[in-house]
Amino acid sequence: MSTVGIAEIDSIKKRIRICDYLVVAQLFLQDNFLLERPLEFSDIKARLLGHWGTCHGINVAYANLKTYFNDNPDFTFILGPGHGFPALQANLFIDKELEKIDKNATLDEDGINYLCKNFSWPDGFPSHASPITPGVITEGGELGYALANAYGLGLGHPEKTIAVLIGDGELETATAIDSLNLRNLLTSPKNGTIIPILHLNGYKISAPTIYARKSERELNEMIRGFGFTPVWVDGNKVEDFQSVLNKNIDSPFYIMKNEKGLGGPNRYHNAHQIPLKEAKTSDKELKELEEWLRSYHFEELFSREKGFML
Ligand SMILES: Cc1ncc(C[n+]2csc(CCOP(=O)(O)OP(=O)(O)O)c2C)c(N)n1
Repeated sequence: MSTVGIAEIDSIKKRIRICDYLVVAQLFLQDNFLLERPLEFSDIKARLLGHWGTCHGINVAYANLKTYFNDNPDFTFILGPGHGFPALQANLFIDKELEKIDKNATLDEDGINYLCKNFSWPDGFPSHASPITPGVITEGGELGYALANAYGLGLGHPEKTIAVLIGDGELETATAIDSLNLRNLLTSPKNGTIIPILHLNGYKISAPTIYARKSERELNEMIRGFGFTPVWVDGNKVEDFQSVLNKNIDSPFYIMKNEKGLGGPNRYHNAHQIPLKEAKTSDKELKELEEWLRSYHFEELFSREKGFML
């Protein structure tokens, strides 16, 4: 909706760092959430269950879209890969959406502790997006419906703009790929505007995705064949993301190219689920986890006195 300045670019970058940190803290920590002392084994959850790989890209897309569409009350974000729940949850927390339905999720130290400890925890939050998440109507474990849901939400609502993040693995499902035909069927002044964003992070669990192995030209032609205009976005460059959002493009289909698990430990490059699975028992992995968490410099982004510094 607007051209963003240097201050907003800086704030988007900070928001991504905050949400990345909160993702890692949710996945691993049951104590010492602000890292005020060196990590100990007792700080680590006994059962590490969740997904890291997709989360950074979700945080990048969310932060960029949120800033761009900030003044548009009719904007909706739909997330395809519901296993990226810790990223969605971090963003809903920062936006105080979670607090609206859960009074414990306050935007302060207590809220951070509550958010992180209760992720993937008995009687706490689940590991995937689910109907207890604000704005979520389906269980997020089954891939494929995001784009169809977006077109459904836009039916009869021309005022709505709906961005939908689709995993490149998800786009291999029959449901998702066939939903691209909805552009031809449902593009009308009577319906909302749908903005698909392909999260091209290259992998689905332990294998490369088909779309990541296609050449840029092949992928462009496939997307054009469905009537969209392919627009490539470098997932590492906020400036690039904001600049393409500002371009006036007919039926854009963004391809956000990203490295899966970016920011995580190098030797678990492209990890889908939890890297450092032995962090509760291995000194080496505990140390690596601490380095990973400290790499976000959360102390520059949150303090007890000032709260979140965005
Ligand atoms: C219909 C369906 N088939 C298979 C799975 C198992 N599954 C869970 S995550 C995943 C990989 C998803 O890859 P992608 O959509 O690219 O997401 P990302 O790599 O960003 O995690 C698969 C195949 C599923 N959840 N749903």
